Amino acid sequence: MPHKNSTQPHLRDGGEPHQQVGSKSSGSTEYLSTNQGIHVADNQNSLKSGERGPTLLEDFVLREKIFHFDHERIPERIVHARGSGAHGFFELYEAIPDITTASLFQRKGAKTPVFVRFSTVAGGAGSVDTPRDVRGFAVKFYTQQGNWDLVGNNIPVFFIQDAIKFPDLVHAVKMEADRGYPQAASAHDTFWDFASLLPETTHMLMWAMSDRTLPRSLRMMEGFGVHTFEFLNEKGVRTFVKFHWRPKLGLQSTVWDEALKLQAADNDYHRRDLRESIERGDFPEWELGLQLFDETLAAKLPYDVLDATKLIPEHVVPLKMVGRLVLDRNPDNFFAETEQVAFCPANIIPGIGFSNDPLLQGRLFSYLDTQKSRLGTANFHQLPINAPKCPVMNFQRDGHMQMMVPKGRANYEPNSLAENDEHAGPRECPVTGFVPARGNTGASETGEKMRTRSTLFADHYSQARQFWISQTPSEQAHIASSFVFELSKVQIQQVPVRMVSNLRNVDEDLAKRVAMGLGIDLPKKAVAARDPVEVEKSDALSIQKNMKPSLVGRVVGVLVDQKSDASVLKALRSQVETAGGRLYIVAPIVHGVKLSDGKAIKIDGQLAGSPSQLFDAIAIILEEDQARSLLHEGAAVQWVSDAYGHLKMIGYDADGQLLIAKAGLKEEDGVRPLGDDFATGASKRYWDREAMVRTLA
Ligand code: HDE
Repeated sequence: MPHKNSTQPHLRDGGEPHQQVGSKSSGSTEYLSTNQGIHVADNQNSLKSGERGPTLLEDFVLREKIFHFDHERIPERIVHARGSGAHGFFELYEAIPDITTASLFQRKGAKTPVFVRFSTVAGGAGSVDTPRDVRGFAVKFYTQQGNWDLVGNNIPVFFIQDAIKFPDLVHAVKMEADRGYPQAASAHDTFWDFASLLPETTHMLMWAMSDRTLPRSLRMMEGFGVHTFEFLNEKGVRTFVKFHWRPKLGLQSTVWDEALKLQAADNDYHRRDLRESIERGDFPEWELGLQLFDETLAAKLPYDVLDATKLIPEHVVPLKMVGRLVLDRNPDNFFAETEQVAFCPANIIPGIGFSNDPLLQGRLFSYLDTQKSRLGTANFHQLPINAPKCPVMNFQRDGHMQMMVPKGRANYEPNSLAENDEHAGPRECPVTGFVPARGNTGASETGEKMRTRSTLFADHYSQARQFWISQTPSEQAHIASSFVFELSKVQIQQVPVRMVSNLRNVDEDLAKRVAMGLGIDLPKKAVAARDPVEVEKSDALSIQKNMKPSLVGRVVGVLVDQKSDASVLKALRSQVETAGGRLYIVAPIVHGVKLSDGKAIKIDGQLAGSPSQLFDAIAIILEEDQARSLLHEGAAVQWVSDAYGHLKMIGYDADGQLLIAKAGLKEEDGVRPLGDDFATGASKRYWDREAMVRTLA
């Protein structure tokens, strides 16, 4: 007998209103339908001629289903393909109407809805979350005046100064053209060949080789608008502005070995962390800081504020904190929202303006263009995630996938249709409309046509040096070691040499350490296009100086097994939760574990699948027999030794100590019997320990 579908045919009342696919109206059952609204009687079997016969071409149910499936993928983003998004709001806590007319900055307490997408840059959409890479930090503000997109990164500077170099940069960093690898990694020939030939990349390379590119969580990284933008007030007076996002949880990164192992433990480490923290109600939060300055200050600086390879140190222009960004709602559908969201730096609103940064100017063209090829239609702005939340009215018409049904004949302007009592359509408005900064406010443009850069752009090393001298010794060692790691993967002989000769302009000690790590002679110093200037340290550039010793938003992994001491676990839980952290219980098996009190405990993860790199600190609570049997379990021993190697707090009870000994560890700072001070100890990393576990450059 052929298989019969159990769904009974449902006869529809002719007057029944049309329902959206997947919608549920109260009291009625949902029925599968085709995209034309025809109910599907059998979703298990295609239409055949006889029980064992060929499938019939007339089976429109099958053909439509397969046709739609065949086209489910759209071209991924050429860069920033892998991303994770969330909805939320921006809340203003200090109005700045004297500086900008932009609606979201007018009233203290005003809330503006946002959608944010974080991303890695180099890898494809299916790559992992934790490669060494810059992170995108793109915010779409749905303001009352239209959408404003602040499309930034987690690093305040960029690799190149002029948009014309962007395709070269991206070709060089993505997988190599002939072989199609490596995926999501800058550690290969073509990237370093390009970077070493272009000294303007040096400053960003310092950031890229630092732990900034290994964030612990998307919730623990900063964001930057990178370019200089403009604010315009009612009088048309402009103020330059740089945008900064500061994470409420403080900055935190992983160490390289940990990031590598995270790729094995969880490809979706950041995406999962973002989604689950929002689900739990631990809403990720950032403060918006502004660096505001004028033409006079810009003219005094030893670098050009239009150069995206430079930042303005915070001791020169401190941040003015004006509001907070809170992400409090997960997308309902990854594709419809996170994938289809289309950011465009050209989306600005009255009160905000572009500067002449030549990188920004190139971006103003690129993003609109890319959305058309990615989303396939000039009407991509009508997708729900991209549609402004204020009225949109104009005479643009038609195009692929037009969703609007405009009424009447008015599709041109001017028109006099109103005189005929016909709908005349919208009109321009010089009062509320977008007006760019004008010459009388310092924004006039004249000049010969030329392909050139302003002279200060040629200083490629001063700020790279400033970054280097602002780091802690441990951070410096990480930077030098990542140069060594990445350049060691390069097969073209002249490239590491050329890179080290550039680094001599940043710092002689750094260059020596990298040369020594690579086993090459220190090459001649590269000739700088412009002599570097003296720079001061800036603490804002260091992660370690800006970490918050805290367990808030952090996770403690606890290894338990049958008969583990329930009271020790209870005390630990209360201590960690009081400090704002969470426990994640790990055991060799996930069902049927009972603690010393005979009660079953819910296990969050099996030992083999929950390595300690997933946690910020670990604790071991074991009964003696179970502890002894785990001494022969590689995953348990590695759980401890990796936590040690990743500079984390390790706490243990009397029998858990057996595992500590097996891992070759003894009591020391950060490796201690469980006690009242565990939560405090777990709120930080043990940088001094690193010299014991690995050789750094
Ligand atoms: Fe992008 N960039 N970019 N970029 N970028 C894209 O737009 C481009 C640059 C950034 O989550 C693309 O929708 C050019 C700087 C983010 O959807 C594309 C230049 C900064 C995202 C594009 C730059 C960024 C993108 C690819 C040099 C930091 C992801 C798909 C002139 C301030 C946004 C897309 C998201 C995405 C072009 C340089 C950040 C191709 C031509 C500098 C966060 O249009």
